[in-house]
Amino acid sequence: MKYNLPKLPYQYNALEPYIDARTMEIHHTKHHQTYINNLNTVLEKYPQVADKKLEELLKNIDSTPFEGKDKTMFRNNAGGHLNHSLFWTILAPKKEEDKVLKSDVEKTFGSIQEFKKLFTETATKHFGSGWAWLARDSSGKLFLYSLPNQDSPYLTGHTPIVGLDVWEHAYYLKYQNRRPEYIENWWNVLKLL
Ligand code: MN3
Repeated sequence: MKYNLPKLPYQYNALEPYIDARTMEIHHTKHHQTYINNLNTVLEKYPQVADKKLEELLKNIDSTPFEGKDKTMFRNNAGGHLNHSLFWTILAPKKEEDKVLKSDVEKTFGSIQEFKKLFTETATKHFGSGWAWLARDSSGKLFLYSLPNQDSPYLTGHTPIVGLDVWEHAYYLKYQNRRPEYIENWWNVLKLL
């Protein structure tokens, strides 16, 4: 099974001025495509997992057949593909609030404002490349944390709900080293909350 680049549900310029069109285009057609190419390359060597979902393979990474460097290649690129596939769909030029999520966030973190503050801190303070995550465990409980590189919450058995890409490629053209400004603006295009 070959993975393909999913189409964006909006134009590259749809998230302007918060995320610029050039960044979106390069991020989607170059960065995300590269994760997919590498994922397809490593999967070609392991036909025995062809019918397995990426999410399941990541959840059970230690019992997968990937050997040596292939395990890292799978972890990074399956993560890269799933993380970006989610990222594109939680963003939108217009809010489409998820009422259930909003209510769960309020119950877990006290208020949306408090959640935004904690998530922003987590994303801002994450050292180097990675993502800030809001994820659910199998019972539906919400967790907030950051993970390095393209590590997916599926690796910890969680399901990712909201992810913020804080790799420089996600913001450098417009914001250069100003990660906090990118994060602050990103809330405007997160459609769920
Ligand atoms: Mn990225």
